[in-house]
Amino acid sequence: IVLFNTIVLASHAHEKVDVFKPDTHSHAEFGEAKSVRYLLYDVNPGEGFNLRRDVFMRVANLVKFLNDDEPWVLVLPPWGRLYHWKSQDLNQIKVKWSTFFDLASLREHIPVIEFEDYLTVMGEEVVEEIYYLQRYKEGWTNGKWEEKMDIRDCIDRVPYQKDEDGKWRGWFFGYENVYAKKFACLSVQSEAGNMKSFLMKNTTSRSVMLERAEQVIHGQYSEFSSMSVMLDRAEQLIHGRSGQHSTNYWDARRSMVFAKHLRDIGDEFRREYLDSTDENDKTVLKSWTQMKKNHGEAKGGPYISVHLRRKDYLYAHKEQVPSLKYAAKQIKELLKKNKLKKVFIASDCDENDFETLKGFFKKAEIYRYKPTQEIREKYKDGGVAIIDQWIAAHARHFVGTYVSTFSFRIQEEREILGFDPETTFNRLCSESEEECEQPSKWKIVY
Ligand code: GFB
Repeated sequence: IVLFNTIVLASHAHEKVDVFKPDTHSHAEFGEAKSVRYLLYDVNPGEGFNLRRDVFMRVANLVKFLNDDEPWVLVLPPWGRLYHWKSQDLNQIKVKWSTFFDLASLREHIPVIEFEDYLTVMGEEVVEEIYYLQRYKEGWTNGKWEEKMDIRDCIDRVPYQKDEDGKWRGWFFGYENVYAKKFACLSVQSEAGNMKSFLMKNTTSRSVMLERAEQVIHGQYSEFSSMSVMLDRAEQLIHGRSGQHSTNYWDARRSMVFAKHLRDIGDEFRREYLDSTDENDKTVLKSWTQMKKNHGEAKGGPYISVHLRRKDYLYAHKEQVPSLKYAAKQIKELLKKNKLKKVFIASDCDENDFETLKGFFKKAEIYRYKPTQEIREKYKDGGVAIIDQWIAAHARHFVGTYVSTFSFRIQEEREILGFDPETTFNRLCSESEEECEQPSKWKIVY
């Protein structure tokens, strides 16, 4: 609750309008005494960490738009059961957002709380309503896309069932006693703006959860307004269309500052092995609301960083993922071109592959971040991946992997830090590619 009291409601990113101090017994006050409402969401279980970050940005902006009219708080879905988090020895469910992100920074954009704090505020382990977002069974009418949203029978088997007491049970991030009072499938073919009016007009519950949040806000066919273009990012990235994101997109993105304990570990590694400090590299961080760098202001540490995605990419994108030998060849060329000796590798590859890669280099120094057991236990696979991203983001030159959202998030971090886009929007090519199209330059807008 102490933590909760510090939340500032903002109807615009930089404009603080009110502070609310709810307790577990009464609804909070906002302006003309409107009760605070809570938006929860979850994402298709198969999605990885960095795509989930993209969904967060879309939902966060929906909450921002809602706050123009009503006080809504976004409940952060605990992390867990991620397909890529392979370490069996770690307990990787119910992981709080504060393990990975700086909540104070998120709150400079919209009001957020952790799920556990939400349960405390509700005084009961309950979600009032769940809407399971789905497509329309019949698809488009007459082959035409139109805005619509209707409660319908569920198309797929849903992971929620009603128990004998009429409570809806299912996966609530690993919190076994949580239940929902109401559940419905909602067919949606809509952009986020209409989700707002649905939430304001069609429901009065104190808390509403959007399951499969990526569905509605994905905006797969809704390129007709500037807002939907903003919300459409993942799809645009996957199809490699060029474009520009709105200020709203970047505000949400900039507010996703990594937790200080993870940044500190990355910074120590940079100092110790890569001769890289913020002062020398011109990457000193300020509060995101104060930070506005020009392209080329950041110099970066004296190393090349590489995001070398392996595992499922070796078959999911086998045409575009290079062999280790061919990756080494490209890295050597970059070292020569940039007159550098050191390389930082961020990768989901195993130790054998890393040693094989190292074997292709005679003179260069090849580094990888290896966490201690204590750090693994504290910050999990997700924290280690963030440390890798942080170190990779600070290099003089970065090269990533084809359509990996892990690489995209590093590129955005570099945009925030003020790097020249030429040093950022690059990817490794495979030996079988005749034309190796480089990533679109998604430049920052303030
Ligand atoms: O983040 P992510 O959605 O990126 O999923 P993609 C990849 C996950 O693999 C990361 C681990 O979240 C990490 O857990 N991983 C990948 C890494 N690269 C590294 C690295 O350099 N260092 C460390 N420590 N960990 C998409 C998935 O992955 O790929 C989709 O989101 C699907 O679900 C698709 O599997 C094929 O965009 O690369």
